[in-house]
Amino acid sequence: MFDALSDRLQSALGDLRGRGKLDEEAISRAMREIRLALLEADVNFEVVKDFVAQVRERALGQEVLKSITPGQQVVKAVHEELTELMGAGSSKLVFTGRPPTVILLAGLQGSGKTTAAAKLALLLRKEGRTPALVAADLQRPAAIDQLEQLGRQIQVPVYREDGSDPVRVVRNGIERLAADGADTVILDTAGRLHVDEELMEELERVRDASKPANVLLVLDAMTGQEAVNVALAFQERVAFDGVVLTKLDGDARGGAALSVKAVTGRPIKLISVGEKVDQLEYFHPDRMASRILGMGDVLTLIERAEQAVEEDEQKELEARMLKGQFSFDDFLKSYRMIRRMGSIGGLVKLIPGLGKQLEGLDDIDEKQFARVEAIILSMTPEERSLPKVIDGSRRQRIAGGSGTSVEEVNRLLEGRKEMEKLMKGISRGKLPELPGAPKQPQRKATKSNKRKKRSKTRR
Ligand SMILES: Nc1nc2c(ncn2[C@@H]2O[C@H](COP(=O)(O)OP(=O)(O)OP(=O)(O)O)[C@@H](O)[C@H]2O)c(=O)[nH]1
Ligand SMILES: [Mg+2]
Repeated sequence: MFDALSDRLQSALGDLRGRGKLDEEAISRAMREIRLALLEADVNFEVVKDFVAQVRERALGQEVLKSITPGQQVVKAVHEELTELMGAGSSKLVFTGRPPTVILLAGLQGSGKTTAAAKLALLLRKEGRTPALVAADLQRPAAIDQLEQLGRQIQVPVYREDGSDPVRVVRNGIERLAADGADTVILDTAGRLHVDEELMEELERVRDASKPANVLLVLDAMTGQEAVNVALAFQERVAFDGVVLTKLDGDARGGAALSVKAVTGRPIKLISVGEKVDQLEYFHPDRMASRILGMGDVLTLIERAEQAVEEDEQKELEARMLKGQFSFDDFLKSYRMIRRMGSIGGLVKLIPGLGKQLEGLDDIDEKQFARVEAIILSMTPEERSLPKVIDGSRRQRIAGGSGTSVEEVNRLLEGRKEMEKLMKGISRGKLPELPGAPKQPQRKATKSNKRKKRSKTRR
């Protein structure tokens, strides 16, 4: 998904990422690269212009945070701007108080309406709803059979009726399916090769007859900017509430996903990422931005760090660690800090590549934390500030005093060392190496290599 764009953006930002300081020129160069990357991905020209201006403003205007480098801060700005571009708003569907909720799918021929209808039915059923389908595409005789077959496959009822008036079919279908217990009725409509008067008229009539709570426009992501033009043409006649973007598994360049919200004002609500019936997902702009930037969930980590760590507390710790001091008092403090951010296991999992290394930390729970605390509190002030004086006999004494074992004390001593390394890295803005993150030029991976690596970090 968006491989080329992803590569381009990542290399544009890779140069900045490691830098401790950012000058005007480095930022300008990165902005130029970002601009080119987006244009090549077929993103609307006006959208690109605004985007770059916004990122620059955001990057320069940001408060300097201690926990990340200026370079990472630009990455963060790009991420935030990408998220906003794709629609910071909600992607939720509207469900009416009085069933059935009607969802109308419209779109050009081959955009993926019929398959999306079935996929959506399956998705909604998994959420506990009782969906049903109406075959309202009477243009192609095979269309009805296609929907019926999909309905059988996912065990969702399909209403069909012979004839040539889709309005009739839709009216009868909704009434009948609702009477049979459906709370959500999805309408599959006819497509045309191009946006034309006939199609729009039919859609208007179907819409007026069915009063859908959601009109979703199905767009083929592979068609890039053309998809956005189609969206604009539809919008003039049949106002839609959101977009279903299909075929994102192909080599879509990303233009549609990145422009459609900005150009039409309507959000992408669902994305289809394959031909199988379970390959429809709700769209999350922030996650998509992360995927495009190849960042895993490190952003979540940075955000949590921002929320949880009070500046001066962190500064004080940082100053001590930079001096190579990391006492057990500091250990206790940072331990408590990390706990405020969430469970250690959960936190570790957010750092790509680190989870495996620190697997043991995964199940630290309240009880274990109390034991760790007891061990540290059993140390003398000297031992806490100068851990290396803790020899064998002291270990035994500490174990006895805290009601733990020498092994546990040993483990904690080791843990402190590990923690020191980890905290030092984080405090200097050196987040652990990210798989799939922008690569340093000297470590250029081969194309296939890259792909392998990236696909591992994607979800
Ligand atoms: N790879 C891939 N193929 C898809 C996706 N969505 C749909 N397709 C394929 O695209 C083709 C057209 O899909 P349909 O659902 O029949 O499209 P439609 O909009 O109903 O087409 P008409 O009924 O002719 O207007 C089918 O072969 C689908 O399997 C997707 O997300 N990924
Ligand atoms: Mg169809």
